[in-house]
Amino acid sequence: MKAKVRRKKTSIAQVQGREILDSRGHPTIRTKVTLHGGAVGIASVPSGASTGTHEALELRDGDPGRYFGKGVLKAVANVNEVIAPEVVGMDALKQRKLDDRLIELDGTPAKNKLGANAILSVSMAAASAASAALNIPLYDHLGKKEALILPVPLVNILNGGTHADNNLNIQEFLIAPAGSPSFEEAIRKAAEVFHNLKKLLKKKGYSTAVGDEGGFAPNLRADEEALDLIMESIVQAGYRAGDDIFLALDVAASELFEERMYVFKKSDRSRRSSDEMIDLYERLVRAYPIISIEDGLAEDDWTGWAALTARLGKKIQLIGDDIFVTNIHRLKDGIRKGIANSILIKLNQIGTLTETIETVSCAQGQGYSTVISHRSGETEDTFIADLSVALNTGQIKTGSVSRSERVAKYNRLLEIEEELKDRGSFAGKKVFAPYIA
Ligand code: 2PG
Ligand code: MG
Repeated sequence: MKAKVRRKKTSIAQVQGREILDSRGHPTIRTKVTLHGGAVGIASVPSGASTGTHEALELRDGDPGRYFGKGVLKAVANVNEVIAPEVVGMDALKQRKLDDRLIELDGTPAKNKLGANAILSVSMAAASAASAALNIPLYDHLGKKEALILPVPLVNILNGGTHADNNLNIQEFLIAPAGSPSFEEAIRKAAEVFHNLKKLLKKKGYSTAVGDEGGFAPNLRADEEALDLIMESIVQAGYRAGDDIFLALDVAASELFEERMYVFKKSDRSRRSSDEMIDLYERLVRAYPIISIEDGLAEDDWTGWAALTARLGKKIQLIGDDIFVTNIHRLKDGIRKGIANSILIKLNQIGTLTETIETVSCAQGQGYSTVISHRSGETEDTFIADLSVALNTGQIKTGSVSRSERVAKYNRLLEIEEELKDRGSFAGKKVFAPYIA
Protein backbone atom coordinates (compact mmCIF):
# COMPACT_ATOMS: atom_id res chain seq x y z
CA MET A 1 0.00 0.00 0.00
CA LYS A 2 1.28 3.44 -0.90
CA ALA A 3 2.09 5.60 2.11
CA LYS A 4 -0.24 8.54 2.23
CA VAL A 5 1.54 11.86 2.53
CA ARG A 6 -0.51 14.24 4.64
CA ARG A 7 -0.08 17.72 3.36
CA LYS A 8 -1.10 20.70 5.41
CA LYS A 9 -3.32 23.19 3.65
CA THR A 10 -0.81 25.90 4.44
CA SER A 11 2.23 24.10 3.10
CA ILE A 12 3.78 25.52 -0.06
CA ALA A 13 2.80 23.67 -3.22
CA GLN A 14 4.23 25.92 -5.90
CA VAL A 15 6.50 28.94 -6.27
CA GLN A 16 6.58 30.77 -9.54
CA GLY A 17 8.58 33.92 -10.29
CA ARG A 18 8.37 36.10 -13.37
CA GLU A 19 9.80 39.28 -14.79
CA ILE A 20 7.48 42.31 -14.78
CA LEU A 21 7.97 46.08 -15.18
CA ASP A 22 8.25 48.60 -12.38
CA SER A 23 6.92 52.18 -12.41
CA ARG A 24 10.02 53.43 -14.23
CA GLY A 25 9.75 50.81 -16.95
CA HIS A 26 12.62 48.72 -15.59
CA PRO A 27 12.25 45.00 -15.00
CA THR A 28 11.59 43.64 -11.54
CA ILE A 29 10.40 40.37 -10.09
CA ARG A 30 6.92 39.16 -9.16
CA THR A 31 6.39 35.84 -7.44
CA LYS A 32 3.31 33.75 -6.90
CA VAL A 33 3.19 31.26 -4.04
CA THR A 34 0.40 28.67 -4.09
CA LEU A 35 -0.39 26.58 -1.04
CA HIS A 36 -1.73 23.03 -0.99
CA GLY A 37 -5.12 24.25 0.16
CA GLY A 38 -5.31 26.48 -2.91
CA ALA A 39 -4.54 29.84 -1.27
CA VAL A 40 -2.40 32.14 -3.38
CA GLY A 41 -0.07 35.02 -2.49
CA ILE A 42 1.52 37.33 -5.03
CA ALA A 43 4.27 39.84 -4.29
CA SER A 44 6.29 42.27 -6.39
CA VAL A 45 9.63 43.74 -5.38
CA PRO A 46 10.40 47.46 -5.81
CA SER A 47 13.70 49.06 -6.79
CA GLY A 48 15.55 52.18 -5.61
CA ALA A 49 17.47 54.89 -7.50
CA SER A 50 19.27 56.51 -4.58
CA THR A 51 20.30 53.14 -3.21
CA GLY A 52 22.61 52.81 -0.23
CA THR A 53 25.90 50.98 -0.82
CA HIS A 54 25.23 48.77 2.18
CA GLU A 55 21.90 47.42 0.90
CA ALA A 56 21.41 43.74 0.13
CA LEU A 57 22.08 42.90 -3.51
CA GLU A 58 19.51 43.49 -6.21
CA LEU A 59 20.43 40.84 -8.74
CA ARG A 60 20.32 42.01 -12.35
CA ASP A 61 21.36 40.09 -15.45
CA GLY A 62 23.93 42.53 -16.79
CA ASP A 63 23.08 41.43 -20.32
CA PRO A 64 23.28 44.64 -22.40
CA GLY A 65 21.05 43.04 -25.05
CA ARG A 66 18.04 43.11 -22.73
CA TYR A 67 16.72 46.12 -20.84
CA PHE A 68 20.20 47.71 -20.84
CA GLY A 69 21.48 44.99 -18.54
CA LYS A 70 18.67 45.48 -16.03
CA GLY A 71 16.80 42.24 -16.76
CA VAL A 72 16.05 40.01 -13.78
CA LEU A 73 15.89 36.61 -15.49
CA LYS A 74 18.69 35.25 -13.28
CA ALA A 75 16.74 36.24 -10.17
CA VAL A 76 13.61 34.66 -11.66
CA ALA A 77 15.56 31.47 -12.39
CA ASN A 78 16.82 31.51 -8.81
CA VAL A 79 13.23 31.60 -7.60
CA ASN A 80 11.97 28.91 -9.96
CA GLU A 81 14.94 26.55 -10.04
CA VAL A 82 16.87 27.05 -6.79
CA ILE A 83 14.44 28.33 -4.18
CA ALA A 84 11.21 26.61 -5.25
CA PRO A 85 12.39 22.99 -4.88
CA GLU A 86 13.81 23.82 -1.44
CA VAL A 87 10.73 25.51 0.01
CA VAL A 88 7.96 23.41 -1.49
CA GLY A 89 6.41 21.53 1.41
CA MET A 90 7.36 24.16 3.98
CA ASP A 91 4.59 25.72 6.06
CA ALA A 92 3.78 29.27 4.93
CA LEU A 93 2.57 30.02 8.46
CA LYS A 94 6.10 29.55 9.74
CA GLN A 95 7.55 32.72 8.26
CA ARG A 96 10.71 32.73 10.36
CA LYS A 97 11.57 29.16 9.44
CA LEU A 98 10.97 29.92 5.79
CA ASP A 99 13.07 33.08 5.87
CA ASP A 100 15.87 31.29 7.72
CA ARG A 101 15.86 28.67 4.99
CA LEU A 102 16.05 31.38 2.31
CA ILE A 103 18.93 33.08 4.12
CA GLU A 104 20.72 29.76 4.49
CA LEU A 105 20.22 28.88 0.83
CA ASP A 106 21.91 32.10 -0.16
CA GLY A 107 24.61 31.94 2.50
CA THR A 108 26.05 35.45 2.02
CA PRO A 109 25.49 38.51 4.23
CA ALA A 110 24.25 40.73 1.36
CA LYS A 111 22.29 37.97 -0.40
CA ASN A 112 24.73 38.13 -3.28
CA LYS A 113 24.17 34.61 -4.49
CA LEU A 114 20.44 34.45 -5.10
CA GLY A 115 19.69 38.17 -4.97
CA ALA A 116 17.63 39.97 -2.33
CA ASN A 117 15.00 40.63 -5.00
CA ALA A 118 14.55 36.90 -5.63
CA ILE A 119 14.52 36.02 -1.92
CA LEU A 120 12.21 38.84 -0.85
CA SER A 121 9.62 38.06 -3.51
CA VAL A 122 9.21 34.56 -2.04
CA SER A 123 9.26 35.80 1.56
CA MET A 124 6.48 38.35 0.91
CA ALA A 125 4.38 36.14 -1.35
CA ALA A 126 4.43 33.35 1.25
CA ALA A 127 3.13 35.78 3.91
CA SER A 128 0.33 36.88 1.60
CA ALA A 129 -0.55 33.28 0.80
CA ALA A 130 -0.64 32.46 4.51
CA SER A 131 -3.04 35.31 5.23
CA ALA A 132 -5.22 34.18 2.33
CA ALA A 133 -5.24 30.63 3.69
CA LEU A 134 -6.27 31.90 7.11
CA ASN A 135 -8.83 34.11 5.45
CA ILE A 136 -7.68 37.13 7.42
CA PRO A 137 -6.28 40.44 6.12
CA LEU A 138 -2.51 40.61 5.65
CA TYR A 139 -2.14 43.26 8.39
CA ASP A 140 -3.80 40.94 10.90
CA HIS A 141 -1.62 38.04 9.89
CA LEU A 142 1.60 40.08 10.07
CA GLY A 143 0.56 41.93 13.21
CA LYS A 144 -0.72 38.88 15.04
CA LYS A 145 -3.97 40.73 15.73
CA GLU A 146 -2.11 43.61 17.35
CA ALA A 147 -2.34 45.74 14.23
CA LEU A 148 -4.06 48.88 15.38
CA ILE A 149 -2.40 52.06 14.23
CA LEU A 150 -2.98 53.83 10.92
CA PRO A 151 0.23 55.63 9.98
CA VAL A 152 0.81 59.32 9.32
CA PRO A 153 1.65 59.53 5.62
CA LEU A 154 4.81 61.44 4.65
CA VAL A 155 3.63 62.65 1.26
CA ASN A 156 6.33 63.61 -1.21
CA ILE A 157 4.79 66.48 -3.16
CA LEU A 158 7.95 67.96 -4.72
CA ASN A 159 10.58 65.67 -6.23
CA GLY A 160 14.26 66.44 -6.82
CA GLY A 161 17.59 64.66 -6.61
CA THR A 162 17.87 61.42 -8.55
CA HIS A 163 14.08 61.18 -8.79
CA ALA A 164 13.55 64.10 -11.16
CA ASP A 165 15.20 65.89 -14.08
CA ASN A 166 15.16 69.32 -12.47
CA ASN A 167 17.59 71.52 -10.55
CA LEU A 168 16.57 70.57 -6.99
CA ASN A 169 19.32 68.94 -4.94
CA ILE A 170 17.09 67.78 -2.09
CA GLN A 171 15.42 64.57 -3.20
CA GLU A 172 12.07 64.83 -1.41
CA PHE A 173 9.94 67.65 -0.04
CA LEU A 174 7.23 66.00 2.01
CA ILE A 175 4.17 67.02 3.95
CA ALA A 176 3.00 65.16 7.05
CA PRO A 177 -0.68 65.88 7.78
CA ALA A 178 -0.35 64.57 11.33
CA GLY A 179 -2.88 67.00 12.84
CA SER A 180 -5.86 65.02 11.60
CA PRO A 181 -8.39 62.79 13.35
CA SER A 182 -8.05 59.95 10.84
CA PHE A 183 -5.96 58.64 7.98
CA GLU A 184 -8.78 59.49 5.61
CA GLU A 185 -8.72 63.15 6.68
CA ALA A 186 -4.93 63.21 6.55
CA ILE A 187 -4.78 62.00 2.97
CA ARG A 188 -7.55 64.44 1.98
CA LYS A 189 -5.50 67.33 3.36
CA ALA A 190 -2.43 66.10 1.52
CA ALA A 191 -4.35 65.89 -1.76
CA GLU A 192 -5.77 69.38 -1.31
CA VAL A 193 -2.33 70.84 -0.66
CA PHE A 194 -1.00 68.93 -3.69
CA HIS A 195 -3.64 70.51 -5.93
CA ASN A 196 -3.02 73.96 -4.51
CA LEU A 197 0.66 73.49 -5.19
CA LYS A 198 -0.15 72.60 -8.78
CA LYS A 199 -2.17 75.81 -9.18
CA LEU A 200 0.61 77.86 -7.66
CA LEU A 201 3.29 76.32 -9.87
CA LYS A 202 1.16 76.96 -12.92
CA LYS A 203 0.57 80.56 -11.92
CA LYS A 204 4.30 81.09 -11.57
CA GLY A 205 4.98 79.55 -14.97
CA TYR A 206 6.65 76.46 -13.53
CA SER A 207 6.24 72.93 -14.86
CA THR A 208 3.58 70.77 -13.24
CA ALA A 209 4.94 67.50 -14.63
CA VAL A 210 5.69 64.93 -11.95
CA GLY A 211 8.81 63.02 -10.95
CA ASP A 212 9.37 59.34 -10.11
CA GLU A 213 7.38 59.46 -6.87
CA GLY A 214 4.48 61.52 -8.22
CA GLY A 215 5.45 64.88 -6.73
CA PHE A 216 5.92 67.91 -8.99
CA ALA A 217 9.38 68.34 -10.44
CA PRO A 218 9.84 71.98 -11.50
CA ASN A 219 13.08 73.88 -11.93
CA LEU A 220 13.12 76.45 -9.13
CA ARG A 221 15.41 79.32 -8.16
CA ALA A 222 16.77 77.31 -5.25
CA ASP A 223 15.82 74.36 -3.02
CA GLU A 224 14.44 76.77 -0.44
CA GLU A 225 11.86 78.09 -2.89
CA ALA A 226 10.28 74.62 -2.77
CA LEU A 227 9.62 75.12 0.93
CA ASP A 228 8.11 78.56 0.32
CA LEU A 229 5.79 77.19 -2.36
CA ILE A 230 4.67 74.33 -0.12
CA MET A 231 4.02 76.74 2.76
CA GLU A 232 1.89 78.91 0.49
CA SER A 233 -0.04 75.87 -0.78
CA ILE A 234 -0.81 74.78 2.78
CA VAL A 235 -2.21 78.23 3.57
CA GLN A 236 -4.16 78.31 0.29
CA ALA A 237 -5.69 74.96 1.18
CA GLY A 238 -6.86 76.45 4.46
CA TYR A 239 -4.54 74.57 6.81
CA ARG A 240 -2.03 75.61 9.44
CA ALA A 241 1.55 74.66 8.73
CA GLY A 242 3.17 73.38 11.91
CA ASP A 243 -0.15 72.28 13.37
CA ASP A 244 -2.35 70.52 10.80
CA ILE A 245 0.52 69.81 8.49
CA PHE A 246 4.24 69.53 9.11
CA LEU A 247 7.09 69.63 6.60
CA ALA A 248 9.72 66.95 6.11
CA LEU A 249 12.75 66.43 3.87
CA ASP A 250 14.65 63.50 2.48
CA VAL A 251 17.93 65.04 1.44
CA ALA A 252 19.38 61.68 0.29
CA ALA A 253 22.75 63.24 1.05
CA SER A 254 24.75 60.15 0.03
CA GLU A 255 23.99 61.24 -3.54
CA LEU A 256 25.62 64.65 -2.92
CA PHE A 257 28.74 63.35 -1.19
CA GLU A 258 31.99 63.80 -3.17
CA GLU A 259 35.44 63.76 -1.57
CA ARG A 260 34.10 64.45 1.91
CA MET A 261 32.04 67.42 0.77
CA TYR A 262 28.36 67.78 -0.06
CA VAL A 263 27.99 69.15 -3.57
CA PHE A 264 24.74 70.72 -4.80
CA LYS A 265 25.48 69.39 -8.23
CA LYS A 266 22.06 69.87 -9.76
CA SER A 267 22.17 73.66 -9.32
CA ASP A 268 25.21 75.82 -8.60
CA ARG A 269 27.68 73.07 -7.57
CA SER A 270 28.15 74.86 -4.23
CA ARG A 271 30.04 72.71 -1.72
CA ARG A 272 29.41 72.26 1.98
CA SER A 273 31.14 70.38 4.76
CA SER A 274 29.12 68.19 7.16
CA ASP A 275 29.07 71.07 9.64
CA GLU A 276 27.88 73.50 7.01
CA MET A 277 25.10 71.09 6.05
CA ILE A 278 24.04 70.96 9.69
CA ASP A 279 24.13 74.78 9.81
CA LEU A 280 21.84 74.80 6.79
CA TYR A 281 19.39 72.41 8.48
CA GLU A 282 19.39 74.48 11.65
CA ARG A 283 18.49 77.53 9.60
CA LEU A 284 15.75 75.68 7.73
CA VAL A 285 14.29 74.22 10.92
CA ARG A 286 14.13 77.71 12.40
CA ALA A 287 12.48 79.17 9.30
CA TYR A 288 10.00 76.41 8.45
CA PRO A 289 7.89 73.90 10.43
CA ILE A 290 10.18 71.04 9.46
CA ILE A 291 9.60 68.09 11.79
CA SER A 292 11.73 65.45 10.11
CA ILE A 293 14.89 65.21 8.03
CA GLU A 294 15.94 61.94 6.43
CA ASP A 295 19.50 61.22 5.30
CA GLY A 296 20.70 64.72 6.11
CA LEU A 297 24.22 63.36 5.77
CA ALA A 298 25.83 60.53 3.81
CA GLU A 299 25.77 56.80 4.56
CA ASP A 300 29.39 56.61 5.78
CA ASP A 301 29.67 60.03 7.39
CA TRP A 302 29.24 58.67 10.93
CA THR A 303 31.07 61.57 12.58
CA GLY A 304 28.88 64.03 10.73
CA TRP A 305 25.77 62.07 11.73
CA ALA A 306 26.79 62.11 15.39
CA ALA A 307 27.18 65.90 15.22
CA LEU A 308 23.88 66.26 13.38
CA THR A 309 22.11 64.20 16.03
CA ALA A 310 23.74 66.13 18.84
CA ARG A 311 22.62 69.44 17.35
CA LEU A 312 19.15 68.61 16.05
CA GLY A 313 18.18 65.24 17.52
CA LYS A 314 16.07 66.75 20.27
CA LYS A 315 14.30 69.20 17.97
CA ILE A 316 13.28 67.05 15.02
CA GLN A 317 13.04 63.48 13.81
CA LEU A 318 16.27 62.41 12.10
CA ILE A 319 15.63 59.38 9.89
CA GLY A 320 18.47 57.09 8.86
CA ASP A 321 17.91 55.45 5.48
CA ASP A 322 21.17 54.80 3.60
CA ILE A 323 23.14 54.72 6.85
CA PHE A 324 21.07 51.89 8.38
CA VAL A 325 19.64 50.16 5.26
CA THR A 326 17.09 48.30 7.44
CA ASN A 327 20.03 46.27 8.77
CA ILE A 328 19.79 45.45 12.47
CA HIS A 329 23.59 45.41 12.90
CA ARG A 330 24.02 48.86 11.40
CA LEU A 331 21.06 50.12 13.44
CA LYS A 332 22.54 48.76 16.69
CA ASP A 333 25.85 50.37 15.83
CA GLY A 334 24.05 53.66 15.21
CA ILE A 335 22.15 53.44 18.49
CA ARG A 336 25.43 52.82 20.36
CA LYS A 337 27.01 55.84 18.69
CA GLY A 338 24.03 58.14 19.25
CA ILE A 339 23.16 58.46 15.59
CA ALA A 340 19.70 59.51 14.38
CA ASN A 341 16.47 58.90 16.31
CA SER A 342 14.46 57.19 13.61
CA ILE A 343 14.90 54.57 10.89
CA LEU A 344 13.48 54.17 7.41
CA ILE A 345 12.32 50.63 6.74
CA LYS A 346 12.54 49.12 3.26
CA LEU A 347 12.04 45.39 2.86
CA ASN A 348 14.30 45.12 -0.15
CA GLN A 349 17.26 46.74 1.60
CA ILE A 350 17.58 43.63 3.73
CA GLY A 351 15.72 40.96 1.75
CA THR A 352 13.36 39.04 4.05
CA LEU A 353 10.23 39.87 5.98
CA THR A 354 11.56 38.37 9.22
CA GLU A 355 14.74 40.46 9.19
CA THR A 356 12.66 43.56 8.44
CA ILE A 357 10.37 42.89 11.40
CA GLU A 358 13.36 42.28 13.67
CA THR A 359 14.87 45.63 12.71
CA VAL A 360 11.55 47.39 13.40
CA SER A 361 11.26 45.72 16.83
CA CYS A 362 14.82 46.64 17.72
CA ALA A 363 14.22 50.29 16.79
CA GLN A 364 10.90 50.41 18.65
CA GLY A 365 12.52 48.88 21.73
CA GLN A 366 15.19 51.59 21.70
CA GLY A 367 12.78 54.49 21.28
CA TYR A 368 13.65 55.08 17.63
CA SER A 369 10.65 55.90 15.47
CA THR A 370 10.10 53.74 12.39
CA VAL A 371 8.90 54.76 8.94
CA ILE A 372 7.84 52.07 6.48
CA SER A 373 8.89 53.10 2.98
CA HIS A 374 8.33 52.43 -0.70
CA ARG A 375 11.12 52.69 -3.30
CA SER A 376 11.30 55.20 -6.12
CA GLY A 377 10.77 52.34 -8.57
CA GLU A 378 7.52 50.74 -7.40
CA THR A 379 4.76 48.41 -8.47
CA GLU A 380 1.06 48.19 -7.70
CA ASP A 381 1.84 45.87 -4.77
CA THR A 382 0.38 47.24 -1.52
CA PHE A 383 2.19 44.96 0.96
CA ILE A 384 3.84 47.91 2.76
CA ALA A 385 0.48 49.49 3.61
CA ASP A 386 -0.48 46.36 5.56
CA LEU A 387 3.00 46.12 7.04
CA SER A 388 2.88 49.65 8.43
CA VAL A 389 -0.38 48.90 10.24
CA ALA A 390 0.74 45.43 11.32
CA LEU A 391 3.85 46.75 13.03
CA ASN A 392 2.20 49.90 14.38
CA THR A 393 5.04 51.99 12.99
CA GLY A 394 2.96 55.17 13.03
CA GLN A 395 4.49 56.53 9.81
CA ILE A 396 4.64 55.53 6.15
CA LYS A 397 6.40 57.14 3.23
CA THR A 398 4.93 56.12 -0.09
CA GLY A 399 5.17 59.05 -2.43
CA SER A 400 2.74 61.65 -3.63
CA VAL A 401 -0.99 61.48 -4.19
CA SER A 402 -0.49 60.89 -7.90
CA ARG A 403 0.80 57.89 -9.91
CA SER A 404 -1.16 54.75 -9.16
CA GLU A 405 1.78 52.79 -7.79
CA ARG A 406 1.91 55.38 -4.97
CA VAL A 407 -1.82 55.95 -4.56
CA ALA A 408 -2.45 52.18 -4.38
CA LYS A 409 -0.83 52.13 -0.94
CA TYR A 410 -2.88 55.07 0.31
CA ASN A 411 -6.05 53.50 -1.06
CA ARG A 412 -5.24 50.28 0.73
CA LEU A 413 -4.79 52.23 3.99
CA LEU A 414 -8.21 53.84 3.51
CA GLU A 415 -9.65 50.36 3.21
CA ILE A 416 -7.79 49.13 6.31
CA GLU A 417 -8.94 52.12 8.34
CA GLU A 418 -12.52 51.30 7.46
CA GLU A 419 -12.06 47.62 8.31
CA LEU A 420 -10.45 48.33 11.67
CA LYS A 421 -13.23 50.75 12.64
CA ASP A 422 -13.12 51.39 16.40
CA ARG A 423 -10.32 48.92 16.93
CA GLY A 424 -7.89 51.11 15.03
CA SER A 425 -6.70 54.67 15.50
CA PHE A 426 -4.73 57.21 13.51
CA ALA A 427 -1.19 57.79 14.80
CA GLY A 428 -1.59 61.57 14.44
CA LYS A 429 0.61 64.16 16.12
CA LYS A 430 1.63 61.70 18.83
CA VAL A 431 4.37 60.39 16.54
CA PHE A 432 6.01 63.80 16.61
CA ALA A 433 5.34 64.45 20.30
CA PRO A 434 9.01 64.69 21.27
CA TYR A 435 9.45 67.54 18.79
CA ILE A 436 6.30 69.55 19.32
CA ALA A 437 6.35 72.21 21.99
C1 2PG B 1 14.53 57.06 -0.39
C2 2PG B 1 13.82 56.24 -1.44
C3 2PG B 1 12.34 56.28 -1.41
P1 2PG B 1 15.02 55.26 -3.50
O1 2PG B 1 15.65 57.54 -0.60
O2 2PG B 1 14.04 57.16 0.73
O3 2PG B 1 11.77 57.54 -1.42
O4 2PG B 1 14.33 56.49 -2.71
O5 2PG B 1 14.02 54.18 -3.58
O6 2PG B 1 15.40 55.85 -4.84
O7 2PG B 1 16.22 54.86 -2.71
MG1 MG C 1 15.80 58.13 1.62
